[in-house]
Amino acid sequence: MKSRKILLGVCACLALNSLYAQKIHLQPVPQQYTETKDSLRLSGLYRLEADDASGYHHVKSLLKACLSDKEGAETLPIYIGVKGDKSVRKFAKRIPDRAEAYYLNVDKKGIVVAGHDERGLFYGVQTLLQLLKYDKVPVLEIKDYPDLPYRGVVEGFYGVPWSHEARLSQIAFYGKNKMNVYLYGPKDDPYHSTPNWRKPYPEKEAAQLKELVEKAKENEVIFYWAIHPGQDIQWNDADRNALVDKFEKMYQLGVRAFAVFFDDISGIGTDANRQAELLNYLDDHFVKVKGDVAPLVMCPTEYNKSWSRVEGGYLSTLGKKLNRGIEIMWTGDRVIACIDQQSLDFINPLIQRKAYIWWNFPVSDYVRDHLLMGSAYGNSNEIKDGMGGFVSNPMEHPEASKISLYGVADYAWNLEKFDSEVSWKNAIKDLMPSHSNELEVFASHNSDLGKNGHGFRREESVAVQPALNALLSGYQQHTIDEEAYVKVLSECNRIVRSADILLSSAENRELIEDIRPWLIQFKLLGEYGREVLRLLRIDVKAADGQQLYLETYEHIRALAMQMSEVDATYNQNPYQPGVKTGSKCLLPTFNALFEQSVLGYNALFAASLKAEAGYTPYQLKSNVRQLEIQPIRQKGKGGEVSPSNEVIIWQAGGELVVSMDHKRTLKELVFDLGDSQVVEKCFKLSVTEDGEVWQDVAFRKVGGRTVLLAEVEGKKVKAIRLKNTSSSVQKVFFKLFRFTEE
Ligand code: 14T
Repeated sequence: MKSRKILLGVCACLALNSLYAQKIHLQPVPQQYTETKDSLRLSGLYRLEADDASGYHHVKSLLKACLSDKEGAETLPIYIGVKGDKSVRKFAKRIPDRAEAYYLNVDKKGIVVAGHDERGLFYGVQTLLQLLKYDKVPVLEIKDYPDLPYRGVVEGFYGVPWSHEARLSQIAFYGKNKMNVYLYGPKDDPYHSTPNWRKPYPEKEAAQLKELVEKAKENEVIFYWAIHPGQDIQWNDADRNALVDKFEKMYQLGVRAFAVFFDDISGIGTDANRQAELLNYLDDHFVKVKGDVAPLVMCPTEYNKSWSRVEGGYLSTLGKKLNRGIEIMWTGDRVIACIDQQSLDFINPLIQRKAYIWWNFPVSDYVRDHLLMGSAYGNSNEIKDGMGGFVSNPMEHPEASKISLYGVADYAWNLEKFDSEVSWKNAIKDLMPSHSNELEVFASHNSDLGKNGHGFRREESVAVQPALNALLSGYQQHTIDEEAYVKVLSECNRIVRSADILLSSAENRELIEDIRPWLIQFKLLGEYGREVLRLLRIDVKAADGQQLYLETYEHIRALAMQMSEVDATYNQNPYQPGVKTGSKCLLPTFNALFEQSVLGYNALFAASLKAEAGYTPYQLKSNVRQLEIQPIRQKGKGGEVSPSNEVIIWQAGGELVVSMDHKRTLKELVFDLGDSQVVEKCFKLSVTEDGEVWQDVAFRKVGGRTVLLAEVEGKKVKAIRLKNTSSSVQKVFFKLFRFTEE
């Protein structure tokens, strides 16, 4: 009888326990984690037990906030130390014998964090801080260490370099997530690259770099300062000394780790023998002389397989000649690639060392109108022994990059246990704890890059993809898949709601600022999808059906116009200007549904509603064969006809007409056909206000010898026309045709 009671008691206890015990999540996933059934309620009151003489104040200060200042209060001791310290002597044998390892134990008697070295201790304390967020933790033991010796980020993209504040925040983030490398190498920092790499930083920038170095030290991050001298380096003593002098200047700012990048250059700078000699010289006469500088890292000119000419011997020369300790970077089989065993089997023998991977994700400098906020998937889980390091090249949007960087940290610490999907969700929770659902919706539809020269794509909108496909293929056969319809509609609602909530969220403003234009576009996309779905349902044969259809149609066109305005207003970089969202699945499906519906309506009522989705304020018409196909783009307040690279055969009487959706007031018009004399003699530029009466416009040369500026300021126009009014064919270029509105 008695024993049964006890048993019941135990059962009830277990049930309660499992009801309340939260599953512990630690980032990155530890190598060895064991918990017992016993658990411990955390009082929130701790005292620190460390050797008096011990250093690592930065580690202790991490714990300051949770230490009790109440005299005589019941406190739980936290023993911290590194191997050899008295405070953790009893546990020395349990610390894994690997660099950056730590041992962590939590039981009723207290907490132990013992590092193999200072960085290991720092990581152990980071794990402890994650544990202390729970009210109750199991009695547990962790033995942990990184798979890869170097893990982190290379700020190596083209475009606006990160701000100083953003970098400070990044470095703290790397420390928290146990990444130990930040390679500073923004392509558009003039003092990093040609021609100013020889010059010292101005005072303000120097002071900021110094501050970054200190921040990195506090966070156990190695701050590498990279130089990119290859485009104009002369292989002589003067430039070699210039490089050493620059390193010396950086050393004085506190930098203790250096890299030399030879990527994306041409000419004499690409010589492997010279590069190797220079690196070895730096190694022998700078790194080794200083004694407190980390091993050099170099990025080769042939940094991926598709660019490597094995017979040319570039890589094997580096492999043979470069001093042993120097790391060589590698992006994989292509510029943008993921890494597997085969990629490493190619490169490692050539360079006679383990490749230091430069992962070109989530960098978006070649698709700047997209955000890459998907998960960090694609690299093999079974290659931990084949890499010397793993660093990610991020987007110019620092906060938005943290989603993938969190995944990179997780991957590089523990490759085999890395689950990209789980890690992605955790990253989102970490960045925006109270609006993680909304951020997840946004990120799930902002991950692909769109068509690009590198042929690198990512999955997008995975969860709704089947419903989108079912809805579209059903509709093409004149049925509506009800289940799919409901799913897509509720996703549209979720999109609008998420965009609104994120736009006005007080949490992580830096992130919201990074992605604001895309959020605005995302909301419009959700509204657009919603209205397209409504259009499909309208019974046009019912009384008022046609009117309802036309109203909805007009609303959809209006939303499309707003999307095109957002695309032409925000993020107007000169490379891939604009703002694309949901571009892989959502937008194409909505567009196709819209088109299908409108074509059906037109057929039924002999109407001629415009069926192409997407709104364009300007249209180009031409009877000059080569110009007829030139795209015209909205650009800020105005438009531009894409330049052509070929000679244009412009027949007599041939014309180019740009017409506007409605009368617009011009401010400026510039054009360039390569030869201003020919234009003055043979061409007429005119504008029309009503589409019928044309009025000639004068133009004159400006700046460059062939650019022409037309006198259009203040003119209200419906169309602009450029016409060959001579009596013979003209061979000209088409270098520029751009107008702005008031
Ligand atoms: F060094 C490299 F490993 C590397 O990737 N270099 C650049 C990098 O700075 C840039 O962010 C990245 C993504 O665009 O690709 C490299 O830059 C390129 C790649 C090209 F294929 C620049 C021009 C190219 F044609």
